[in-house]
Amino acid sequence: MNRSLSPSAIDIAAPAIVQHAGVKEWVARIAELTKPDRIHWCDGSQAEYDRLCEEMVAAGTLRKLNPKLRPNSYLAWSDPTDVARMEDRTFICSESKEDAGPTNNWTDPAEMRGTLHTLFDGCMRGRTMYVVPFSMGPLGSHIAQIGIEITDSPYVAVSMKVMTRMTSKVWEILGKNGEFVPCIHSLGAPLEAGQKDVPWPCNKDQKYIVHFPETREIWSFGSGYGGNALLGKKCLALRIASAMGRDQGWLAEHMLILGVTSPEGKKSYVTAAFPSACGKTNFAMLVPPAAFTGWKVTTIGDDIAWIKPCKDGQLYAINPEAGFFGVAPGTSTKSNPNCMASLKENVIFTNVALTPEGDVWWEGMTDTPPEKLLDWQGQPWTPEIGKKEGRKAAHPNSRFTVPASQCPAIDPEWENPQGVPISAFVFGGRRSNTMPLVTEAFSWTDGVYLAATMGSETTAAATGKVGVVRRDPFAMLPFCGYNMSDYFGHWLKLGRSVSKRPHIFCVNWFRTDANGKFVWPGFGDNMRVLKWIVERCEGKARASETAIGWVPDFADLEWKGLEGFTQEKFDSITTISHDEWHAELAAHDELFATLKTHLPRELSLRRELIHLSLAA
Ligand code: O2Y
Ligand code: MN
Repeated sequence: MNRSLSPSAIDIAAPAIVQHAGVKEWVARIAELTKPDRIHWCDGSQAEYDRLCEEMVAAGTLRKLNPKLRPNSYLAWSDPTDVARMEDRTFICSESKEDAGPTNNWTDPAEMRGTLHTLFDGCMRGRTMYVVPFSMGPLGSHIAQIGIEITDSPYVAVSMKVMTRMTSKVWEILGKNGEFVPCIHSLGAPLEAGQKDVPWPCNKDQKYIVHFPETREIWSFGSGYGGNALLGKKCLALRIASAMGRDQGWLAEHMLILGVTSPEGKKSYVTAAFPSACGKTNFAMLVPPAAFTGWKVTTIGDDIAWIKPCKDGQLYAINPEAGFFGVAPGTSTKSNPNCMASLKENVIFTNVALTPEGDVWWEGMTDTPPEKLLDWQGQPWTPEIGKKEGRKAAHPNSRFTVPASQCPAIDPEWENPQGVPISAFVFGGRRSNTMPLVTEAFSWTDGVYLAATMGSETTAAATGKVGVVRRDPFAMLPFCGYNMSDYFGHWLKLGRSVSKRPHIFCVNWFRTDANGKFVWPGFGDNMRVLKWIVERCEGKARASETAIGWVPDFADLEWKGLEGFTQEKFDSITTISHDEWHAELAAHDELFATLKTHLPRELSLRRELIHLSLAA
């Protein structure tokens, strides 16, 4: 094959439905730079998805799972060096360093453009360039945004069909001059003439995930995995969208959205932000305990919420995504039956283990592992080998990619283009002490303080030390596309602009006893806290005042069906220890010292007030 193809030698003609001169010019420009062998304009159809998957099976990127056990499903094993989002290779290239703030990696945009130009020059040689039109949010919703991802990865193209609304209808919405977010992705693995491809091409040496917030552009190089490559998710829906939200008066948040229906038929919507490893997907799909007759929880989204003020003075939220890209390990019919039911068919699994019958397995899926497996790197694995070598069958960050519509608990309003009205914002972290089971902030400002200072203990799945509290304001540390202190200011300002503000709560499911064991049962029993939360929003539930906010007494929660959870146990996970809180406030001080430029004064004042209340 001729490797010196120039763009004039390949067919760059857009389908007739593409009427947008800016899109055509941009695609031609990127093709000229990246020099692919061919261009495919994706239409998002099932036939296209099936064909690309078949091609990837032939190329060794995907394995088709046993259709009798897991119909229309596939398994990918990535390169062992390309298994997760890479925060240290993620850049916010705003014009000024101060706009990126102290929590983001910043590089001068002109310098970064130079670097990217060199990296992308010829990076798609020997490959197909896919042009993926997608909508984040229901098509035509006033809260939705259009993106176009150019990628040389068919795995990314099919994953984008699951995770976004990828369809030719996007061209109609864009018309001749509609706005879109240009997203450029390359594996950074050009193929020379005669070079055999590998199952998971990527660039082992160079990885860049780059955002230009002012021009709303995303450039990603070198990785084919998850958040690094499916650019609609963390890059567009959080980093770029958070900057859009700052400029346009709305919020792009790292939050699940769920609906709660009471036995009387009253429906409330709640969003919740948790850092990774806090059971976010499980909470989004919670099944209430059997004793909660008539209560129902429904899922709108498991990861991201876009939230806009409306004329009626309320905040309305949509889930900008169309699928779930969830962590597999730990997911089971016990921990998350709705999720397991969602995974029956039409799933792309990545980095889980393969059973001899052609199905998948991961740690925690069943109590007893299968007798033999191929692990996520294709190596024979048995429980004995796993124990002896300390080797997991599935990678800790292994994933499923599945349409949200397959979730049995999907909310009937999940595609409502107007969004759903939010009653409560919940923030949570993994804390073995200090943070009580649940607290309601006294006010919007106090709630912003609780969210801004939230922290979570690191787990084995995260890199670095285990059990160290990492401050993760609003669970947005890796995802805020601008200065974190300005982001706090934006929340405070937005709160002032709405008349029916949601209540703000903080939860902690992870307090431990003297033996290091979790005291709170978690999972479905989190419904006990959720019920109190929605009833507080309705002015129905009682609470007591503490230095940090309102908390329930033992008698204020519903205990039906949870025999043996005594007042003593409750006290052990709700006490606010003055010693622990003085240490906590010192940690807030440290955080605020890092964020001091632009830090809203209200937050330092609130810190002082908590300090005084604790002393009183
Ligand atoms: O490692 C990745 O690329 C995925 S990270 C991710 C995926 C789904 C939902 N949330 C996250 C996250 O890191 O918050
Ligand atoms: Mn997430």
